[in-house]
Amino acid sequence: MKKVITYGTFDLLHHGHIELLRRARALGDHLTVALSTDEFNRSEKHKICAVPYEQRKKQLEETGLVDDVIPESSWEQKELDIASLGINVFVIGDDWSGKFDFLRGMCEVVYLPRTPGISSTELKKKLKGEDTDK
Ligand code: C2G
Repeated sequence: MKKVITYGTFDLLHHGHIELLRRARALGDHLTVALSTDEFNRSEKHKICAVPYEQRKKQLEETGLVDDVIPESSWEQKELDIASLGINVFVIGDDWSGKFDFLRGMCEVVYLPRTPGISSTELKKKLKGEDTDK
């Protein structure tokens, strides 16, 4: 079984996320998402999630694309996750291009083109009624 993993916040789940998950899932037979916890988002990504972890986890599971969801609580957990879960492919959007090449010794590393024109940040601005072209 070819195991794939990806990491992210997946706040306000949108089609850009779904496209990433769909392509990631197609790279193997099993997809794990390491989902950033609310605390990790706050302290390390300086993002306040609109949707709490448990709901984000449930939404991912309901897509039918994700086989397992684990918490992402530190930047340093990737090697341990890949080793302990027997991961064959690490995949993430190309906004991270090159940032995780150090994992190439453990598994395949794939950067997928981001879906243009949508982001959680833009959605939050729209929800607040702010101009999104700033
Ligand atoms: N994404 C995408 N297209 C978009 C928006 C997001 O392909 N329009 C992808 C991102 O590249 C990422 C995934 O969807 O692979 C999740 O996006 P975020 O929740 O923004 O993830 P991020 O904050 O980049 O967290 O340790 C790695 C981090 O946890 C990644």
